[in-house]
Amino acid sequence: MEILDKGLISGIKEVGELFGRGEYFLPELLVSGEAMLGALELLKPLLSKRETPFVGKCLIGTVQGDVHDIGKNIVIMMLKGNGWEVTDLGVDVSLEDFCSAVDKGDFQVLGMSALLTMTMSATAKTIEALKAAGLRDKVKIMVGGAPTTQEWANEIGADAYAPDAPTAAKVAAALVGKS
Ligand code: B1M
Repeated sequence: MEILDKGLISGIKEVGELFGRGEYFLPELLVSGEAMLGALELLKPLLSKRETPFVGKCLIGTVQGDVHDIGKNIVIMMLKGNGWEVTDLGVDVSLEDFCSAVDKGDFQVLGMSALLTMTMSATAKTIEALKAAGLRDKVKIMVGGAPTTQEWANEIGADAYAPDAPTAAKVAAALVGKS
């Protein structure tokens, strides 16, 4: 966790700020993203090591139009390390794919990650699509990602919001009454 918090996450945040200020460009963003994913592969066995008994099944994905997956992957590691069986739908997941996976699976929690202000609306649209398909009450919905907030999560009708990966594991457990 120290490597993650003090090294990797603070490093990638700095990259984001440099990109925001026009000092870094897309290639630097890409290279930094790849370096981060490579480092996470090394940490995965440590962070995903199950330390608690089975808690539940979670379906997770990055919403439509969004390819950021570093944060989602860290959330997955923390969930796995805290007793969750996780199915990852990957990035740029369409409303239809989220709905179909919820329909076919037996997940207690659906997690959606959004990193762009532009793709936050895809989270809300997915919740609407689940409602329209009569699937909304089949799962508890947890949302997160850098631009998201608790107020926004309430507004779009999610069941929970988590600002970071360790909190996501706690919040998911609380959603199924196992906190
Ligand atoms: Co992008 N990008 N990016 N990017 N990128 C941001 C997000 C941005 C803030 C950079 C900036 O301008 N300063 C900006 C978004 C602005 C906005 O909308 N507000 C941005 C932009 C503009 C873009 C493009 C549009 C650039 C372009 O093409 N011109 C483009 C969009 C592509 C698309 O998605 N359609 C783009 C592309 C990319 C790369 C592909 C190059 C790469 C991603 C690689 C990858 O993910 N595999 C990339 C990167 C690396 C970033 C930054 C630098 C880092 C993101 C990251 O991994 N953060 C980012 C700047 C920043 O965030 N400061 C930026 C570290 C990660 C650990 O944090 O993802 O927030 P985060 O996850 C946290 C929490 O949010 C939470 O837990 C995690 C761990 O604690 N969390 C959850 C996340 N998901 C959760 C789900 C939960 C609960 C908690 O429940 C389900």
